[in-house]
Amino acid sequence: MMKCIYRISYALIIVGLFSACNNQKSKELSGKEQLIDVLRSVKGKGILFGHQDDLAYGINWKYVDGQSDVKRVAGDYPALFGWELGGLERGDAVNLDSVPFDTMRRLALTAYQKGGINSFSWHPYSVVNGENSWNTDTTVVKYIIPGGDKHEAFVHQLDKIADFLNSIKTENGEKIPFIFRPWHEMDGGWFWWGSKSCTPDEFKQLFQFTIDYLRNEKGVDQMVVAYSPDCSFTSLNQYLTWYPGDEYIDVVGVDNYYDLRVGGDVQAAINKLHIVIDYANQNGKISALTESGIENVADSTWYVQKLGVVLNDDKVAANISYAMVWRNDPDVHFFFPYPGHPGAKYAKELLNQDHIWLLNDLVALEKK
Ligand code: BMA
Repeated sequence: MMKCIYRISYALIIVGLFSACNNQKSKELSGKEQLIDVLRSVKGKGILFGHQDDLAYGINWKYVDGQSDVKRVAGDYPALFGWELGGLERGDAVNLDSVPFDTMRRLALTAYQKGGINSFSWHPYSVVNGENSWNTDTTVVKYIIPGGDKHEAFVHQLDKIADFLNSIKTENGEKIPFIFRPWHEMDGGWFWWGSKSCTPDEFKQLFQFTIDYLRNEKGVDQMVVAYSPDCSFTSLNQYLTWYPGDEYIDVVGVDNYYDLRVGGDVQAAINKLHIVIDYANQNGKISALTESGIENVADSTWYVQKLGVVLNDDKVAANISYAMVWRNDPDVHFFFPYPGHPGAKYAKELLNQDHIWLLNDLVALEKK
């Protein structure tokens, strides 16, 4: 009997210790904090390479499990997987690029379970006129921020976004951490939340409300938030024109296609990243090239002579955590070459460089 009591109490102590350790671990680092930690720890070691919609479709294939144009060309999956939420806010089952949200949920979970990082962009339809993100005919932002006539309708849109993001869970019910990159390229005039359609103050209210609501009212606490203007700035002041505040932002980035276009100024792209990097380093943020590419890889040497030059700049290489290129939609446009495309060997050359990290490189770091 005594022996038995000893055994039971010993077992309880072990279980107790175990759960104390686990609790302590989860108290120490939440999923969000772990993701921030990973993004910080790659800095100076490798730049994570990302690709939008990588696991969903590519050139000559759609929804083939395990397929990836990056893998076909460079031998491994990207380390970062971009996804797009546009359409979710109005209850659509597929996004504006026809990707079913059920499939996206499954593939984002797959990416996470393989050790990759997911990032979500959002090109929403407006609740003011029902038009897509590129329609700037009507003022929207002013009406959807707190106090605006359409604010309630906008909150319903956010509810749908939250429900989906919170539904991406492991079998244990763990919500997977991700990067959320809303209201991007606001310094351009092409979106209804852009510089021609709202004031910086309205924009900041929109951004702040979006994050506060998702996080505090809807429990989206697994979210790392990215600020990613386009590349119209040449000074820190300009870069920060639309910045919602350090308490809202984890990743400071830039979307830059323009400076890396044919005939573009690569040094200008580097200079802008330096501004972003300096801000990140002085304020404890992560820096990234949040979007880039050349449509249809029209310059086959682009991955070496444009993106490669940027990512091999000493300061860029030593600081940014990731660089992501846009999607490969055979019907619209593609930004990563496919086997047989003249750009494939250049993309492979860049992605095979030691400091450009694909999924296996990231997994190796996470195991350390
Ligand atoms: C744009 C284009 C569009 C697409 C949108 C959202 O840059 O690729 O075709 O609908 O992104 O993914």
